[in-house]
Amino acid sequence: MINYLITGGAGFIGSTLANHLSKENKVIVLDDLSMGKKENLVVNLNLEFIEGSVTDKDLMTEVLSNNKFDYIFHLAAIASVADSVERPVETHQINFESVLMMLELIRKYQKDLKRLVFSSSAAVYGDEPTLPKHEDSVIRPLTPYAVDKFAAEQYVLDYNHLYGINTSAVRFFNVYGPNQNPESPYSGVISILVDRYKKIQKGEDTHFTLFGDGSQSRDFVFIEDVIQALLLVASKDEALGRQFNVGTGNAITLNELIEVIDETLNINLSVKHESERDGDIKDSVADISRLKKLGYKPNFSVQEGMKKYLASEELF
Ligand code: UD2
Repeated sequence: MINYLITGGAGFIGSTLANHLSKENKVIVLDDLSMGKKENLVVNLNLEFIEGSVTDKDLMTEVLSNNKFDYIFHLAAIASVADSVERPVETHQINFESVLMMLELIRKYQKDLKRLVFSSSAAVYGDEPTLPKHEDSVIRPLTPYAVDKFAAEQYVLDYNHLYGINTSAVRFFNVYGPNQNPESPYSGVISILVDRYKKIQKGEDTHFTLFGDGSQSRDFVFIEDVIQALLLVASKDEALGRQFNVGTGNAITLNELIEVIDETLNINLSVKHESERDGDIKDSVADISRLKKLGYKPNFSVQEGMKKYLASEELF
């Protein structure tokens, strides 16, 4: 059996990956349950859950010295840009310090590791307006979150160049799908939208707050395509020491997105406009040619992904 460690493995992306991999492999999930939920994980004899933080040095030392992993996916993070602006020191511990600590533990204890895949973000490109974003595009991290993701990503890749540790990184664009937690105001916009449509279907009086005029656009990528990307990046030699955009290559505006869901569900969502969020990026779309060279083919347009997501939530 192949051994996997997934940090942040009870979160949205991590739990989907853990549930997929634990069908045939041994998976250890480590999560502090700050955003993730144990219920996201399908109970399975191959899956072991450890509650704890990636910042806990004793725990991380124990986990990495007592197991022999083939693959590690480091998905634990505070994924909120706004939170990093509020609490730069705390988020830095989690989004950066824990990564460096883990790299050192891997150097010491995980000599046979086939791959560490680190989750970076499209946030590293910042507001430089050239589109689409290629991995070699200008980097302009504007928030503690983006600075930490970029620095951690560079360390991860440097550990490949300097010490021969097998590492790769992915830069997620806007990932959506089942089990994304809608409870924080900084949750992914699609999870918030789905939550509102659910409430409307239940007969509750609710609305969606749209920050700005709705003409901002995003490259929304469905979770199943993200899993495809993670598995490719982890398994291909050509991915060693490199970072990869994970998106679809297409963008849609929020207004168009709401129209798509309205039509699918035959609901007219009530939208209230507020001024745009500080630091909000106007448009974002990935150039995915580097990932495509590994064999990646996104299977879900946002229309198709939304249909599958809404169906899984029994909305239609
Ligand atoms: C995404 C990532 C973030 C970072 C960033 C990089 C998520 C959840 N966040 O932030 O971690 O990587 O990309 O650029 O994927 N909006 C509303 N109403 C709401 C919530 C959001 O109008 O209730 C707007 C928001 O102002 C923005 C758009 O929807 O214009 C997308 O927001 P988001 O938080 O889903 O994602 P984003 O692109 O800000």
